[in-house]
Order: sequence, then structure tokens, then C-alpha cells
Amino acid sequence: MNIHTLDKYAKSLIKEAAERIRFSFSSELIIDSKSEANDLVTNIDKETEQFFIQHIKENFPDHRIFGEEGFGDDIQDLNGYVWLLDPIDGTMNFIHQKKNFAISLGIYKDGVGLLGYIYNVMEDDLLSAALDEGAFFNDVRVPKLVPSKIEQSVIGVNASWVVPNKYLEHDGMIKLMQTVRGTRSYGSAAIEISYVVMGKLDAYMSMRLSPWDIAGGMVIAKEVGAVVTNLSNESINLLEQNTFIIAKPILHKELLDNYICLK
Ligand code: 2AM
Ligand code: CA
Repeated sequence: MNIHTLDKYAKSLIKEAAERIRFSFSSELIIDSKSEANDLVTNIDKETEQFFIQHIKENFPDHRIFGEEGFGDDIQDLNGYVWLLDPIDGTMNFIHQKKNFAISLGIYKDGVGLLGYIYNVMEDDLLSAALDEGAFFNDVRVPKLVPSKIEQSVIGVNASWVVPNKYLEHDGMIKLMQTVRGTRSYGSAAIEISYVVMGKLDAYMSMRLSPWDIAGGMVIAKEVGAVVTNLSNESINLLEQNTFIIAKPILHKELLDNYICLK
């Protein structure tokens, strides 16, 4: 399998899927909740995943798909080619704002990330990378990240992780809020990862992300030297939910050593 052929095909599928999502605004959305009342899914999340699966299976019958909405394969390992897909990352934004959501896709072979994509649907912005070939924002190369001091850093974090919660010692989080230059929350993990890759944020963290939220971003992050781990400073397991941090080097260590403490 030629990686550039696969890359070209994946990009064309993403653009076509996005066109369908934008077109969907002309008809009424059907909104359901999943595990929790604020964990939302729409008919468009489902239709978009089915669109990808149908085309991938037609063109690459031996590739498997690990998708959020569950129409793909029952994935228990990452052997062979696996497409990790979130058809709409930031569903709440999709519903409430009609912006700030992304298609997130990673293509892995035997557990190694080959291709990664984060496509901001309403901005028509594609961040992509191929293993060892660098990251590109709309086909312009993204420079490697340079370290920043914590006092001059802007961190992506959701307020849920700052107020007392069952995962984190919030004293450390309060100290963090008092130390950094600022915080931002965009409501789409993939978009927040893309901002770290492009140097618009210095770090982003979350308590609970799924493989499809981060698989594409991890391929891209590697190409610019961003550090990605769980909040126990271990490698991410792409078969289960993880705590998550992506940060510039040095800052990553400082955040985990001095501010972020799991209960
Ligand atoms: P989603 O929109 O695809 O569900 C929201 O802060 C970010 O966290 C989104 O990227 C959202 O992805 C992700 N997320 C992952 N698991 C979640 C969960 N169980 N509940 C809410 N958001 C979740
Ligand atoms: Ca989703």
C-alpha cells in the first residue's frame, strides 16, 4: 500500500464528508443522547461515519474501522490497517454553534500511526501529517514547536476539570490557573490538539478522551515535537479511554510534575 495514494484518498473522503455535513444544515437535525445527558449524537454523526465506512470497505476491504458511532469493526487490537475515526468531534458545538467541530481521523498500521487528519469543517482548514514527513496546515508546512515558559503559556482546559471533580486534585489545578497567562476551552478535543500543534495553545488536557478523538492528532503531534501522554505520563492506549495531555516539550514535564495530580 502506497502511503501517498492512501493519503490522497483519505483527504478526498474527508472533503466529501464535510461537504455533506455542511449541506445537512438545510434539514432538521435529529438529536439523541448517549451514555450521559450531555453526551450527544445526531443523525449526521451516524450518517457521516456510515459514509466513510462504505467507501473505505469498497476501496480497502481488508482495512478495519474503529469509529465512535460503532458502525465499523469490533476492534480489540490494532493489527493491520485500522482507521480510527470520529465523524464529528465536538458534537455539542455542531448542534449549538454550527461551528468549531472537526472530522478526526488517524490511519494506523500494526499500531503505528501513518496518517493523521483534523479537518475543521466550517473553516475548511485541514491539518494533516504523514509519518516522518512533517505536518501541514492546508498544505503549508507547520514548524516544529519551540518551548515556552509556563507564565507565558495558554492552556486548553475545560472548566469541569478545574472545579472539584473525582479525577484530579483541584488545588494543583487552581495553582495552574493562577500561574498561566490564560486558559481556553473550545469544546472539540481534535481542534484543541490542532491548536497545540500550530502553537496557538501551549498545552491541552482532558480527563476522558476516546481513541478516535486523539488518534489523528497523535500522528500530527509527533511531527512537530509535541509530547502526548496520559496524565500518569504513560503512553496512550488506543484501544480504550484515556486521560490525556498534549504539550510543548519541557512544559509537558512541568505541568505533570508541579500542577496536575490525579486522585
Ligand atoms: P465528541 O464531541 O466527539 O463527543 C468535549 O470537551 C470534547 O471531549 C469533545 O472532543 C468530545 O468529543 C470529547 N469527549 C470524549 N468523550 C466524551 C464524553 N464521554 N462526554 C463528553 N465529551 C467527550
Ligand atoms: Ca464524535
